[in-house]
Amino acid sequence: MSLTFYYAPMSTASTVHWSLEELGVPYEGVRVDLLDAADKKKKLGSVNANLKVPVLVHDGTAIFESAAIQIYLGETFGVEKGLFPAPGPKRGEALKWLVWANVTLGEANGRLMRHASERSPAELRSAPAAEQARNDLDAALRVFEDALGDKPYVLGREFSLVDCHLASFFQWLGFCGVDLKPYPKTNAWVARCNDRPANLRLMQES
Ligand SMILES: N[C@@H](CCC(=O)N[C@@H](CS)C(=O)NCC(=O)O)C(=O)O
Repeated sequence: MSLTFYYAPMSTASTVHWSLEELGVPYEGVRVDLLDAADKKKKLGSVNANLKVPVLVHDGTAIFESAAIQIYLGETFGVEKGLFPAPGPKRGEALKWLVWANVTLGEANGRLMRHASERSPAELRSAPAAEQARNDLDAALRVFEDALGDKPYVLGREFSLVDCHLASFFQWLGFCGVDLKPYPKTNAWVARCNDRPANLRLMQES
């Protein structure tokens, strides 16, 4: 069995990196310098034509898109390790939140950054578009806060790869300056997840 993981620190790959560490499966990491076009082409050219991380190559098959990789890891290794639900309604709930992180939460924050961040090119910045994105992000954060309720983890009592994925997205939101104080349950859940040894190990390495 061979697993090769293409990643860059502080990127979408961090979500998958966290899951790999939680699972404790052996893998080879290939670090990619996203600011170096030649390095991206050399390392990613044959495994992801989009030239983006993360990519996971399992026994010669390349998988890209972080949500797809998380689902794959969950199904392939996570069920037996108690980190992903077996097929059934709970599995459906896991898929729902994994996809939501990318296409709803992440999309709104990405749009907000594009239209409001000082790191975004001036010609892409727009106050009305930023306001719309901020409203969409707030709506998503409210949905998550209400869904979390009094559960310690997204799927209930047990920590799962879904928590790795979402908490990693929330780390990105924090890095972007999104204030989670209005969402105390989310805030406490992020802190609980961030305290996991696997995450602390990765934080030290990057
Ligand atoms: N939707 C993709 C996003 C992947 C992505 O945008 N990765 C960024 C890092 S956060 C990247 O590799 N960018 C390289 C580049 O644009 O040059 C996923 O969730 O995996």
